[in-house]
Amino acid sequence: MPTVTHQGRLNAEGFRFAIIASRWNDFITGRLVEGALDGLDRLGAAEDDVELYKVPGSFEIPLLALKVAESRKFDAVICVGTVIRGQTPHFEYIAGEVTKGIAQAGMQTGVPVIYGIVTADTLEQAIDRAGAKQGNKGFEAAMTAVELVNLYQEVFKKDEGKRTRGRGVAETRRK
Ligand code: INI
Repeated sequence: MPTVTHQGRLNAEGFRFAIIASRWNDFITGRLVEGALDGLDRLGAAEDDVELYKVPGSFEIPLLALKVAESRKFDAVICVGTVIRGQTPHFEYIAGEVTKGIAQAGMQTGVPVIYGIVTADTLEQAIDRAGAKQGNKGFEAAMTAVELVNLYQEVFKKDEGKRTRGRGVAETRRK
């Protein structure tokens, strides 16, 4: 049992977020964007602190995610897109590159870059993961982003002096 536990709270106030969304399968990805916006709004993000970037397909997401993260304008970058196996023979290539690229953007910049990509075998499965039966992956990605920005602020930034807009909100529990 650890004596100290660090975990981020779910408070988006004072943090800035970028959402990167692909237009491919827009009727599904659009719901992921709505889910992400709803999540950020519910957790207290200000409208002016959220910016949406659109790219043609999911394959284009990683490079933009990297550049947006490198700009240091945002505390976290949320990526949403939809790749469906039935629609393309190169599903594995696209899904693999997007997954790898999103991870790389985070590792290379130190900015949390969140994976909100639906990879599904069928259209029906994709719809289920965009708000129908299995939650909304965009909403979940927003929750993850908010938790992480709070965690990183608490653990790594508190000695740098508090940000004027942000708050030190991660919880440290001693047992
Ligand atoms: N892009 C997607 O986001 N989802 C898909 O299912 C998809 N399929 O099926 O091909 C897709 N292809 C486009 C790709 O992401 C690039 O935009 C394109 O190859 C140009 O680089």
